[in-house]
Amino acid sequence: MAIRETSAGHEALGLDEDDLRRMHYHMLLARRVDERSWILNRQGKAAFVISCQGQEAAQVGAAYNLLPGNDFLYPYYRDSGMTLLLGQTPRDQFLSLLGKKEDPNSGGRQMPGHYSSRRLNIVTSSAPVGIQYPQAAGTALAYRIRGEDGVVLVCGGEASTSGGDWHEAMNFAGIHDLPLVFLVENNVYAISVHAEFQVAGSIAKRAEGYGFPGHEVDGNDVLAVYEVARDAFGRARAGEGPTLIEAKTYRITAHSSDDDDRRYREREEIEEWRQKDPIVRFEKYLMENDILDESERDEISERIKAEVAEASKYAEDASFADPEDVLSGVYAEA
Ligand SMILES: Cc1ncc(C[n+]2csc(CCOP(=O)(O)OP(=O)(O)O)c2C)c(N)n1
Ligand SMILES: [Mg+2]
Repeated sequence: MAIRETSAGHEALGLDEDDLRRMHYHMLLARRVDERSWILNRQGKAAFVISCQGQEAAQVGAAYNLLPGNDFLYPYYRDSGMTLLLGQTPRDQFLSLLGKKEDPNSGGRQMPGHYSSRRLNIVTSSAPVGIQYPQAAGTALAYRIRGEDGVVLVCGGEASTSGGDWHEAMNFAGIHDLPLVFLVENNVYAISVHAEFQVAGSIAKRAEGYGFPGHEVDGNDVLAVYEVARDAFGRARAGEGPTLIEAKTYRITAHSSDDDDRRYREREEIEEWRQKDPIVRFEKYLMENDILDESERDEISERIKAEVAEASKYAEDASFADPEDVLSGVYAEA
């Protein structure tokens, strides 16, 4: 299967300079929020960090097709680039990371990375890998039954495709032609397990067996991901059914702040992928097309730095969740 790369420039994709600036801003914002999260962890303030670093192009490129409030997103724990693009803020992310009362995801009662917003139609994930897929298929079926035109985007890592939930959702989506886009962010590892020992054959090709298209795309190329996802959303909105996208990317950081990745991968491998950093690559495209110059890039970077510092300070100063609230919202209240 040929891997899809940017087939043409942004103009051919119907994207203008403001679109590209928005994509770039959110990719860089996600990276900086993530970097700051690791600092908070090393300072002993954040108990646990799970990163999006390296996957920002896959996330922003795909989510750029969502209509916030109309479509539904079932993200997985690394998808902070998606939730920031949809309208969650760095402040929201740090409040969640630090388990504060004001955390919009869960009032400080969930692990970080369990994004949730009723306003933005972001549905929280549960801890077991892969259970978001059948839930997303259910939401897509609801659109169908109600005759509404929404699309559901559901995401996970490559290892989530080894579990039954993924296959059941793929099969169900194929039978009912659901308006569902599956995005698999193949970042090569499942904690310490290399994809070679996790994935038999090709993930993208499995879609054919379920009766709908599957595409492999360079997940570090934001425009290529945008394009393939745009086609998938178009199919879904036209009532033509689901699409599977396998975005080939790489997890630059350790699995989480509790993982020592020196035990299972070489530093040289990480360095090779750093050379393909999706943000640096997109900035090169923007500069070559005279959309961004170095001084503007520095100015954006400074603006984000200040925004992240303010948000992190706000969350650090905020109150922790009250222990007596631990069960609120868990059970129906009369
Ligand atoms: C059913 C289940 N098995 C194992 C785990 C522990 N676990 C959490 S994340 C993870 C790795 C998942 O890898 P992948 O799907 O490739 O996503 P990535 O973390 O690489 O983005 C595992 C095994 C879990 N949460 N749920
Ligand atoms: Mg993985």
